[in-house]
Amino acid sequence: MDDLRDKYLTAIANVSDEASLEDLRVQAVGKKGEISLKMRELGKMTPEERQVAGPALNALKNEVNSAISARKASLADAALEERLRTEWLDVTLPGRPRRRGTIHPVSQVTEEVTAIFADMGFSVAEGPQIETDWYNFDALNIPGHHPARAEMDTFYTHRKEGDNRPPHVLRTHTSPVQIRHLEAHGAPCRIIAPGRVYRADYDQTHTPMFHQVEGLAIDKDISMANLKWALEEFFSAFFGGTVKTRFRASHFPFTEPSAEVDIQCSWEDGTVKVGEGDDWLEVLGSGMVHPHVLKSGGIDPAEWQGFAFGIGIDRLAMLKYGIPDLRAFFDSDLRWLRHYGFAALEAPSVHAGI
Ligand code: 2NM
Repeated sequence: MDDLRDKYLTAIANVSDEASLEDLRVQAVGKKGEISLKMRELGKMTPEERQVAGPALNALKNEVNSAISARKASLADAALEERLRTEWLDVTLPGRPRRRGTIHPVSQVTEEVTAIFADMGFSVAEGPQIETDWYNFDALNIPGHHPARAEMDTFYTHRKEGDNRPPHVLRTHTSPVQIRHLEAHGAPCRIIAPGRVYRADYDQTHTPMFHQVEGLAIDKDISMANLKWALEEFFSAFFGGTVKTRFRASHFPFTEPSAEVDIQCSWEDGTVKVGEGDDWLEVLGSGMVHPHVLKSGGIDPAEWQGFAFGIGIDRLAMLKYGIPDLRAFFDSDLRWLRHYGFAALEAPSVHAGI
């Protein structure tokens, strides 16, 4: 009995992991363990022998069991200590820097333009980029023979063989959005329609997809004077300072009269500065909405009139932020995007005073 006690208490003390301790437990007090087998032998003993060996074996079993529990607890403590020693981390270390994306100049300028016109009471209207030829052309008083409808300027979709309906087009301006808005909401109306437009053109200054914002104000007594005020207000807020404008008579199918608008600028070392100098830069087309166009939108031209204008967002971005090459706008070059992009959460930079 003493040999058994010594054997197991020593082995338990020397065991170094929980799995070996469990093996020892099975070996000593498991169903077929050495001590358990000894207890089974009690049956073959005389009552006198049993009276001595029974309690002694029970005591031994209890002693071994408590030694195993105690060792198990101390092994668990040691394991925890070891984890605490090796798995620590320094929560005071600064985070690892992560590259963040930037806001594309087109998105930034769209936000700026929207903020300025919002201050003047204009809301944003949106519509499909794939249009019927009616919304893109006929509704805007652009006749079938007009050069703007020619195959070379407009991207047409394909109809199925034998389907002779006119094909849809990729919108060549955002004016269709304004016709749809008039149809849905009627007059009076103050909206801008920013978005992607498409023309089959690609060179230094043209990309087949570009961005435009068009404005529309319809009411009982809107005039060219209101147009001039709104545009000067816009350019001054967008570029800062006071930006003079020059209206030149022009022609568009959807406006009558029509005007092209130049803004004051100067040229220095091949770069333009807006809002100073004696030169002029053409940036915008505009006019009083043609009665035919009002009718297309379900508006009675005897009762309502208004102005409309269209301006290129990409070119506005190039002018304001000194970006030289239009084509780079759509190359998705990460170096370009990091250089010309804006930090997220940066407020649109527009100039106070309106
Ligand atoms: C321009 C120039 C002149 C224009 C017209 C309309 C509509 F839908 F109301 F008829 N929206 N925008 C317009 C007028 C656009 O872009 C150079």
